Amino acid sequence: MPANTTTVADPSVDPTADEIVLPSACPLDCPDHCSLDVTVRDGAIQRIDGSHRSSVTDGFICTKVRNFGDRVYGPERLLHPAIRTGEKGEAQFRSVSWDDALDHVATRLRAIAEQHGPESILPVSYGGSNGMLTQGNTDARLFRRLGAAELLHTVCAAATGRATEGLYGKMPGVAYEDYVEAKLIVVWGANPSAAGIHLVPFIREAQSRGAKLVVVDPRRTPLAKRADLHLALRPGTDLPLALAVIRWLFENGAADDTFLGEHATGVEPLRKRADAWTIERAAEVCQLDPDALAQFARDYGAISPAVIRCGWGQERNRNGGSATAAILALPAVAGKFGVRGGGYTQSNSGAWNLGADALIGADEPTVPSVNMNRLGRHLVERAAPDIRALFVYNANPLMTFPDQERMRAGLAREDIFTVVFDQVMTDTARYADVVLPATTFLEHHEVQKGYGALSLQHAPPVIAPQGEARPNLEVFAELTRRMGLAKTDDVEDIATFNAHLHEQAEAVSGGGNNGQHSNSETGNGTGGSLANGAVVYPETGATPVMFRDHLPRTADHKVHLFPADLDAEAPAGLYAYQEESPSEAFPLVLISPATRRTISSTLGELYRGAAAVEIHPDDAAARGLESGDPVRVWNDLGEVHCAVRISRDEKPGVAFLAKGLWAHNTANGNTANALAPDTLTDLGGGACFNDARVEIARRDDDRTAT
Ligand SMILES: Nc1nc2c(c(=O)[nH]1)N[C@H]1C(S)=C(S)[C@@H](COP(=O)(O)OP(=O)(O)OC[C@H]3O[C@@H](n4cnc5c(=O)[nH]c(N)nc54)[C@H](O)[C@@H]3O)O[C@H]1N2
Ligand SMILES: Nc1nc2c(c(=O)[nH]1)N[C@H]1C(S)=C(S)[C@@H](COP(=O)(O)OP(=O)(O)OC[C@H]3O[C@@H](n4cnc5c(=O)[nH]c(N)nc54)[C@H](O)[C@@H]3O)O[C@H]1N2
Ligand code: SF4
Ligand SMILES: [Mo]
Repeated sequence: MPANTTTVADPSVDPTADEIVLPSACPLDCPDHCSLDVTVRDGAIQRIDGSHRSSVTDGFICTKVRNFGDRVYGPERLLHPAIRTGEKGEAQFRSVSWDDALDHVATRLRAIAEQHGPESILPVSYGGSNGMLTQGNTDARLFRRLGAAELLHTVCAAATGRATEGLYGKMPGVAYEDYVEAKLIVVWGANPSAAGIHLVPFIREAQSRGAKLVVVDPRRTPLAKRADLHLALRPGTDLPLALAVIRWLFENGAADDTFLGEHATGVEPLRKRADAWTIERAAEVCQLDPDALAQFARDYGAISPAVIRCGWGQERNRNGGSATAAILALPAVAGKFGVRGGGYTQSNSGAWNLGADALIGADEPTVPSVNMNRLGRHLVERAAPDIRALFVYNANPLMTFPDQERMRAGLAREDIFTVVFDQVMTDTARYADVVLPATTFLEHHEVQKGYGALSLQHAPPVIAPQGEARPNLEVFAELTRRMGLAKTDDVEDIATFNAHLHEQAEAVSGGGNNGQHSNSETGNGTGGSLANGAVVYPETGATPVMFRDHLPRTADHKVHLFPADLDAEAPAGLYAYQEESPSEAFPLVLISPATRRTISSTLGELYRGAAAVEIHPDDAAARGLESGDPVRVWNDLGEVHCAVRISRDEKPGVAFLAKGLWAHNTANGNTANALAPDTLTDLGGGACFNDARVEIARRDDDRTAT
């Protein structure tokens, strides 16, 4: 720490200090939920570092958030409300006052509600802010009270969420810290080296203590390179793989009948659906070596503690829900629970049971809904409800939702009034009639729960709002008033929402001081209430052991291996594999996973580089392509003009193009989402980004632009 630096919670404490270090927490859509130390001088950010308050953060953070100041002070930052003056898509605006902007929005929304019905207004929000003071409070109240249509939040975690909750309820999973206790770690459909970096040191530590590492991923990810076994399966074939292991466990006396008898329902129907999947048959469908698959089954049966880090890569295809359910059934079948470092980790976001519903009133009428994965088609086909206003916040739908061409055509409709409330001029904001400038987490209060790391933090602002930017909570409360929808006892201040969340936080953490040990094994776990940057664990005050400190949060506290509602929902039934018919025109599978550069599309304004689609040397040779060539990647939905990069990290037959690109990263302004179908996962109505099938060829017309 530099001289003259103090660590205080309030800048007014030591006004003589040149620099102050203020606690904060990262609210981006990342499982790690880091605790931060922000160095501020004269009201401006100097540095952003990881702090040690969270044992998962342990003093280091990703480059993205280290450089978050570049977003706060960057040229793309929105500083004033503005109204469109040019064509949609051109991003020509003139600044107006907040008063004028909000009056305009309120007047237009009222008129549209009168003429077309309130369900013609659609709020479009998703993962931009994972904080609880920037979503699900005054925004939700406004749109419910108005009777606006509802957007189903399905672009991510819809299939995994259905599967996880169906089997286990909202049960907290294995904490990152406890991975060091595992003797077998399976990283399945997750790439922590990019999308949750703080798990990596715990995996390394476990490996140095002799743990085996298995990675199930079509790509040779950094962890796959260090794994004892890499199962590079064909995307979308996780279900047969998991069922084959389940079958093997039952056939070879490696199923834990005692555990299953005591703690599980649905064992027989699961066993029946797995029965068709021999190791050999699964290996063929997954394009894997049967010996490698058999090795995995043997290891998983034999080694304990065993933990599965189940990510989201396996969910983004037609079989994603059943695949996730089968993966999560594994630790139950093999009896891996009840010991530290045993079980699974998926999303912990539900485990906190936190929300502001009690403060905003949940009694408003039920309204028609629109699946966000089909929003483009909905707008283009003018499906019911007939949408005439979009209010976009916490999301960048043009760059993150499937079927980009339709999404673009929908946003370009002149008869739809679009408000975009964001921190920067996103590709979506370029289509807005009105843009509203939002504060970043460094400029407003936030309360956040981790969905990987089991931590819960309150982060006060560390700098003043930039320009005229305002927090969501305030803007939606003000709009509610201007639309004549406010009630006298409406809660709309940060302090009350904050206090309400704090109370619930203390309830879930058991006060943090309920007599249980404070995770002494790893020397962390501060417990306690939701103070600035506090880390608490749901109910135990320490990292929880599955089936010791918690039972499943299902009605009977058992794991449901064959929930009837999931079986009814999946088109072919739960655990029934939906095959694909091979396409001659589009033989390559295109996947678009997370990279280190952005969080979804957030911070993409700072990455101006030209994107490249990555393919295996065999696929490049078959098309006469060399690294750096300009190519078109296309299918029936659209095309992307970019460069090609040749890499042995890709599986033959699989192409990779990064998630979260902006229009400026490609030669024609399209990204992987222009190739992603708007079909839905078997469970939860989720996105099928990785069901994109494409062809790639050199763009001979254009050898320079990439
Ligand atoms: N740096 C960074 N961090 C992020 C994000 C980001 O964009 N950037 N995004 C955040 C968000 S919103 C989320 S949801 C999480 C996602 O976190 P992860 O689940 O870790 O990331 P994904 O990008 O979904 O893909 C994970 C891995 O799945 C593989 N994969 C693709 N298809 C399949 C398949 O069919 N089966 C299997 N087994 N693997 C497959 C991919 O090759 C990839 O290595 O990360 C969060 N963290
Ligand atoms: N091709 C492809 N596409 C994908 C995926 C994939 O794997 N492949 N993954 C999907 C996944 S996992 C997810 S989660 C989605 C995420 O998709 P989105 O929810 O669209 O997430 P972001 O791209 O991060 O955009 C969030 C926006 O919210 C803004 N924002 C942040 N904080 C605030 C705030 O406090 N107030 C307001 N008003 N705005 C704020 C940010 O500036 C940013 O522009 O993308 C999906 N898209
Ligand atoms: S994006 Fe993830 S790794 Fe980076 S600071 Fe935020 S929580 Fe930590
Ligand atoms: Mo996500």
